[in-house]
Amino acid sequence: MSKTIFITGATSGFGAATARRFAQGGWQIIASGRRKERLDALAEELSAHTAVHTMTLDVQDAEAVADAVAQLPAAVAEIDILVNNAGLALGLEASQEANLDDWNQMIDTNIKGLLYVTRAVLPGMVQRRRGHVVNIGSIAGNWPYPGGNCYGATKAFVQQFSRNLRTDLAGKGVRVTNIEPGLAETEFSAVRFKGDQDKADQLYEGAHPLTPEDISEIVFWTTQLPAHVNINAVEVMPTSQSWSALTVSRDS
Ligand code: NDP
Ligand code: 8X3
Repeated sequence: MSKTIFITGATSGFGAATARRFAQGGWQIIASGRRKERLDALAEELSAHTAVHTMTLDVQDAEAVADAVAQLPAAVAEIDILVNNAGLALGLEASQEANLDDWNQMIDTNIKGLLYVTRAVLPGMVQRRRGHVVNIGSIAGNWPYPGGNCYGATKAFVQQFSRNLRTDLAGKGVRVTNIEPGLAETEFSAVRFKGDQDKADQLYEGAHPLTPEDISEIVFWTTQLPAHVNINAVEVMPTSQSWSALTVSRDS
């Protein structure tokens, strides 16, 4: 049996850590993302462990996604695990001030990109009657916070799509898991704050956030359980993070 994992957004953060974790386990890796030089560096780094097939791919481009999956070399064409990880948050402004381009990019990446990749990969999994789709959701899909508006809504979509996928795949031997992390230190906040690294660093400072390796270990665990076990969802926060009280405004 082949052991092939396709990871979107493997150039950084959770995706790169997941590639490293599975490479240690001898898996063949299909690593994709927009930054080719990062993919090349990852392939070089992991070459001692495994073969890495890199795909420079923007998941917002439906045609490019379909072509890339259709043109996979035979050695990696039978994908066992898809990790829909590519995604981003842009901005923390309130909805009434938010940038529409940011909202569109989050929707095009976190929702539509995830759909394009899933739609391209699923038929092969169903045909082979085995496979596992791991979606990277977020606690932001479960819990509201100021400025989370569109980002959180995209992750709520991912949660419900994951559940609906399970129903479509009933009896097909294909598993679906939604992983819902909280605060984790990656390039996520530098992207959200549009390159303001100081602001991103301040968010993580002293917070003891989750690490990319914490998440890649969860991806590994959920996918290595026996085939009859489906972990539907894993919500995970750093111990330092919890909920706030509901807010009451007295000036409205
Ligand atoms: P990073 O910014 O470190 O990684 C994001 C990855 O997504 C990069 O590899 C990036 O690659 C890729 N990506 C972004 N846009 C596209 C695109 N259009 N096409 C292809 N790839 C793209 O952040 P994380 O590792 O933290 O984020 C990974 C996932 O985890 C995201 O879905 C995020 O929403 C989610 N998440 C993150 C949390 C956190 O606190 N860090 C918590 C909960 C969920 P490239 O730029 O090369 O295209
Ligand atoms: C990332 C976690 O809380 O910053 O999805 O939205 S959070």
